[in-house]
Amino acid sequence: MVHVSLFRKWVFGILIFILVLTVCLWKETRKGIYMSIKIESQTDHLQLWKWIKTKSGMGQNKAVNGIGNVTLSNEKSQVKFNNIEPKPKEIKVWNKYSSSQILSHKLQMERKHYLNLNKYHVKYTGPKNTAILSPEQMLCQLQKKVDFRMITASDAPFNTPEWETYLPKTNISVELGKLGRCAVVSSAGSIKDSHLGAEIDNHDAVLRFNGAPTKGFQVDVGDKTTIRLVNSQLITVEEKKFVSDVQFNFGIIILWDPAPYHASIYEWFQKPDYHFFESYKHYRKRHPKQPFYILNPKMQWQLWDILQENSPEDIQPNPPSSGMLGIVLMMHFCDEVNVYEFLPSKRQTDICHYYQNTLDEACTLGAYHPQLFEKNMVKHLNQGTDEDVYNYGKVTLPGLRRAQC
Ligand code: NCC
Repeated sequence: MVHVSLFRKWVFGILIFILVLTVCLWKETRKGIYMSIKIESQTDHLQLWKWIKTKSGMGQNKAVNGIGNVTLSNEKSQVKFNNIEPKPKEIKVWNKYSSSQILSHKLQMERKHYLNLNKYHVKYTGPKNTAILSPEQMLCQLQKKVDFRMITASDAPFNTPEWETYLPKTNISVELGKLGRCAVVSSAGSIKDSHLGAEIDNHDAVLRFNGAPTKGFQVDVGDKTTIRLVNSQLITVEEKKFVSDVQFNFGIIILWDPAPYHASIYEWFQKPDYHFFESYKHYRKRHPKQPFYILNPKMQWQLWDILQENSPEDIQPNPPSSGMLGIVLMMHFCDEVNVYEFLPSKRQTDICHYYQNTLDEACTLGAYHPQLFEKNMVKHLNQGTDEDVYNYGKVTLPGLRRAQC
């Protein structure tokens, strides 16, 4: 009896062991299938990051030298010398299919709040693509549908003798001249410790935003400022700083203000988001020689329509960020645009600005501005490599005049 019972226990134990082994092996094979399906499947939009396999592990070893050339570290030469193939490395870069579902609960609620508020009375009736356009088609949309003009004294109600004395007389394209390679520098905290300053300054023109300083941060963000794009909040709410801080006295300033959806210049003049007109005149009196333009308010909504058309879900009905406006402006003025840290690099952080210590994920992912969708579009248009996005937060975009439509 005792022997039979022991034998049964032994057989039972073996059966359990085989069962556990089979389950484990089955799970392992499932894992492999899941990974490969996950990359191509509809779950793509649920991830902010996309894991990319680099051809070699070298992307990591790049360094920017003093004049902005990319060099490779000794580690690479050693690898080549030993004739050992560098291992492919997985890097994470912005996923161009990111959807609002990946946002934190707080940011999702903020997006819903702005959708319900619809402050600018957006009535979008155009298409919403589930399959987005090719980059070439998107460039043609930007080239054809966006009006890049600045306000002039011939635009009513700015057509008064008084406004004529304030508005610049030279067309901005003439002021800038023909530009080849341009840089756009995001104010993101992740540009800190990037050592990109020399590379940025090596461009024909550099665009910066709002109060982003260069002094004390030259190593990371460079020194050159050709254009500063500022929002109307900065020149009204922070007027004291705007008028007194010498950093604003260099280069060309372009000011923009959120307007009602597709409002005429006249309608917007009656109802600006910030009553910036007096601050503008005040600054112009003090610095009459500095070119200071006001962006035509139509541009923001023409660009917003393109963002909405190329996003499968409703984007915040608020104007695009200064970042997105600046990128598209430079695509209009230049042959090629390198954008830094608009798409977060490996240094990605919730620190809002490189010049402050405030933590806020909304600065990168957007709450008021539809930044998530802006970043999707910029990633879609990127002609540079994923390694450049990962290492330098660098995106390379073609000038719009090069688009063949
Ligand atoms: O913060 P802000 O932008 O001045 O940044 C300029 C542009 O850099 C990009 N950026 C910034 C931070 C970050 N972590 N990631 C990024 O990609 C964005 O594209 C951003 O547009 C603005 O767009 O004008 C904004 O302005 C500020 C603020 O008004 C100005 O700095 C003036 O003080 C807004 N902040 C607040 O209203 C509190 C910000 O929402 C948008």
